[in-house]
Amino acid sequence: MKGLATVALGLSLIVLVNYSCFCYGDLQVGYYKYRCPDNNTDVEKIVRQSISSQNLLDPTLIPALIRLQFHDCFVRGCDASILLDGSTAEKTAPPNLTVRGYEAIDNAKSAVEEQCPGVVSCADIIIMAAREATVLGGGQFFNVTTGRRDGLISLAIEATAFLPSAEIPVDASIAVFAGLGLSVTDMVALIGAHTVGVAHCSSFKDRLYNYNGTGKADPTMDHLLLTSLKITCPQNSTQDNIANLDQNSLSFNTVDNSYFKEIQDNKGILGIDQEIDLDTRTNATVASFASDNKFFNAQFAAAMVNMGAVNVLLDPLGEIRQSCRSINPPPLPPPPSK
Ligand code: HEM
Ligand SMILES: *[C@@H]1O[C@H](CO)[C@@H](O)[C@H](O)[C@H]1NC(C)=O
Ligand SMILES: *[C@@H]1O[C@H](CO)[C@@H](O)[C@H](O)[C@H]1NC(C)=O
Ligand SMILES: *[C@@H]1O[C@H](CO)[C@@H](O)[C@H](O)[C@H]1NC(C)=O
Ligand SMILES: *[C@@H]1O[C@H](CO)[C@@H](O)[C@H](O)[C@H]1NC(C)=O
Ligand SMILES: *[C@@H]1O[C@H](CO)[C@@H](O)[C@H](O)[C@H]1NC(C)=O
Ligand SMILES: CC(=O)N[C@H]1CO[C@H](CO)[C@@H](O)[C@@H]1O
Repeated sequence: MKGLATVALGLSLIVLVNYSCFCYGDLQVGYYKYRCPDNNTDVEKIVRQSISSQNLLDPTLIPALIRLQFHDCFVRGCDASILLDGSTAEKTAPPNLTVRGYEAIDNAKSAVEEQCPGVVSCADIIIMAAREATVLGGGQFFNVTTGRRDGLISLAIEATAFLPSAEIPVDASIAVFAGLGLSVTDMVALIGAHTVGVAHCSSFKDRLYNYNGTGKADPTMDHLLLTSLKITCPQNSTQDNIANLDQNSLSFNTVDNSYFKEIQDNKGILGIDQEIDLDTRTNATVASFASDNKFFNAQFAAAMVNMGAVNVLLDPLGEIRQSCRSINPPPLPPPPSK
């Protein structure tokens, strides 16, 4: 969107404006530098310390926070709409029921507010927290861009509509990512986030008992894995157990390329996991990540930055929320003049 626009102001004044960023400013690395009351406050460091100390108590924050960025950015852009509470808010939608990490973001926001009140958006805290989670998980450090502002709207129906389900075919998934400006390489790298975390039986049970309406298991699933998942997820059990998305038990909480090796061994858990290794549009990328951990980590970092730029709100749009769970109250009316 780089270019020149002619904008008419008032009656006859014509000005040329560079609208590479819709003239609202742009995301930048280190946006919060020098924006806090104390010039030396390092906002990213406050978030780092908050997340790393919380992660000591609950290391499953690593997958939770990485997924939070995905679910935020794919619905209304990276605007912290996922954090808003409310009976019809995004977080109540089926794809969000297992999203976690809200308290961790609240705590990071509180730590930031103590030293830099009213300046740092919840949308940026999600992005910074996902980067810390990646690094804590052994992934590559990367610079995040900041300067996002928080949205005012959060709708469950939008989360249901825009978040891909576990059974999405590869071509449809490519289209969803492309619609947000993300390449096939970005998509494969980002789905590589499934190198950490878990899925509930309800997300992949059809692959065990009724694949694509056949009444049988998915024939592409490794047989030993199928046997063990059937034990984890009995057909008629009402209990929704969990399985690691990365079946390598040594690295299920590590941001590395082992997920790609597992899916090459037919040990993908979700439909989409296995499909990206079977589809000719994505299998070469899977192979390149499976054979080179450094390459995967570099592409993952780049893709997280790209995803973090999806449909962001820039000053003066949106607001800086006081609490990440609710939009700011309207300003008080001016005091009555006597
Ligand atoms: C086509 C794209 C994707 C689909 C269909 C998909 C689907 C899912 C599903 C169904 C689960 C399991 C939820 C549950 O049963 O508890 C899951 C978990 C997860 N997803 Fe994805 N996902 C996709 C892309 C992504 C992306 C882009 C990221 C982040 C960059 C991501 C990160 C995660 C993580 C970390 C978990 C584990 C969460 C936890 O342990 O709490 N996913 N995903
Ligand atoms: C903050 O630091 C910048 C860069 O060093 C400097 O230009 C600016 O004057 C400083 N502001 C204050 C209020 O100290
Ligand atoms: C991050 O940005 C800083 C400052 O702009 C730069 O010195 C550093 O090399 C960058 N690191 C990476 C991993 O890109
Ligand atoms: C699923 O079944 C439909 C028809 O019932 C078929 O057209 C489609 O190719 C099947 N998909 C897969 C992945 O096997
Ligand atoms: C589960 O329920 C289905 C349908 O009611 C039945 O056909 C199947 O035998 C049951 N499976 C087990 C393991 O009980
Ligand atoms: C991708 O899949 C196609 C069709 O199965 C196969 O011919 C090709 O060798 C695969 N590519 C890689 C890199 O595995
Ligand atoms: C974490 C979270 O807010 N989960 C909510 C998801 O939606 C269900 C159903 O509305 C709520 O009960 C959960 O609290």
